[in-house]
Amino acid sequence: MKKAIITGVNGQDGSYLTEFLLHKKYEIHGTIRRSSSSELQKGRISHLLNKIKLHYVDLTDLSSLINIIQEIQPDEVYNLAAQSHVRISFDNPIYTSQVTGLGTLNLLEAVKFVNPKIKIYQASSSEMFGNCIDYDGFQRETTSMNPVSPYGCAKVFSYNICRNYRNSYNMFISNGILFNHESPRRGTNFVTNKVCKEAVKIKLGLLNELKLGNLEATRDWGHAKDYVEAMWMILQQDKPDDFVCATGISHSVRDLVEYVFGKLDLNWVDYVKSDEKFLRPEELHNLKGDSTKLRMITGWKPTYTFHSMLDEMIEYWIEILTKK
Ligand code: F7E
Repeated sequence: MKKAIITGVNGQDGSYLTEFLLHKKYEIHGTIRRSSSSELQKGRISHLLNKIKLHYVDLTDLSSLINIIQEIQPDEVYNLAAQSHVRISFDNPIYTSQVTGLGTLNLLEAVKFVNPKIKIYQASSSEMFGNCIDYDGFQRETTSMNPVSPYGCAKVFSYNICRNYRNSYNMFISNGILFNHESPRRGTNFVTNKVCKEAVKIKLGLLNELKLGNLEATRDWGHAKDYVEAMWMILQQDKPDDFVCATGISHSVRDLVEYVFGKLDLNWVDYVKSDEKFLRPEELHNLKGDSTKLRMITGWKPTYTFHSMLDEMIEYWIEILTKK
C-alpha cells in the first residue's frame, strides 16, 4: 500500500485527490492548519474523515513538516497547500509569499533531510505566466513567466526552487502547471462558483444583484476532478518533469456569466453590476494552455467541458439552496 501526504487536504483539490488516491488504495495523510472553527474547516472532506488521517501541519513551520515526513515516511507528497486567492494576495502579500513561496522550500528541505527519495508534486499555476503569451495565443511549459500578482510571484519562486532541488540533489520533484480548475467545491470567492451560487440565489429571489470585477478577462477553465488525476499521473512517470494541464479552450468572465444566467432563464445584464473592489491592481488578461506534453506522455485528457462543469455547479447550488 502506497502512502501519500497531501498538504492542504481540505481544499477543493485536496478533497478530490483524496477520493482519487483512496480509489487507488493509497493510505492518505492530510495536513490542515489549526483553526478556531475546526468543524467549518472540514466541510469538503467530512465524508472522508474515517478513511484518512489528519495532521496539524503548517508549511511555514519546518519542524511540523519534518515531524510528519519522519513519522509517515510517505512514497509521495502532494503540495497543494497555499494562500491561493490572487486578489487577496495583494492584501496579504507577505503572508502569501511566506506560505505559497517559502512554504514550498520548507517542504523540500524537510524531504531532503528525512528522505530525498520521496516523490514531490508541486502545485504550480498558470498565474506564473502573467501576461506572457506565445505567438499562437497559448501558454505552455516553454512560455516565459512574468507574474502580475504576489501569488504569481510566490508560485514562480516555488516552481524555480523545485527545479533547482531536482537538478541539484537528484530529487523526484515535478511541477504541474495547472490552469484554472473549478467544481461545486470551489471557494465561493472565486469567480465561477461565485457566479453560479449568486445567479441561483437571484433566480430564487434571495438576491437582487451580482457584483463583479473585470468581465473581459479570459481563462482556461477545467474541472478539478480531471486535474487531480493529472497530478497523480505526473508522479507516476519514470522521470520528474514539468507539465501544463489545461483544456486548451478559453472563455471570458462575460461568457461565463452569460451562460450561467441563460441556463437559469435570466438576462444577466439586468443583474450584474460592476464593483471595483473585485478588480486587481495589475490584471492577468488571457490564459489558454497547451497541454500537448502532458497528453502525449501520460495520456491525460479532460472529461468535462466548460459547460458540463458549469451545469454541475448550477445543479449543486439549486440543490443546496432549495433544501428545506
Ligand atoms: O478569477 C475575474 C478575475 O479569482 C478569475 C486560482 O485558483 O486560478 C485561480 O486564480 C478571473 C480573473 O481565479 C470577479 O479578475 C471578475 O480575471 O476565479 P478567480 P484566478 O485569479 O484566475 C489560478 C490558476 C490559480 O492558481 C489561483 O490559485 O475572474 N473576476 N470578477 C473575478 N474574480 C473573482 N474572484 N471575483 C469577482 O468578483
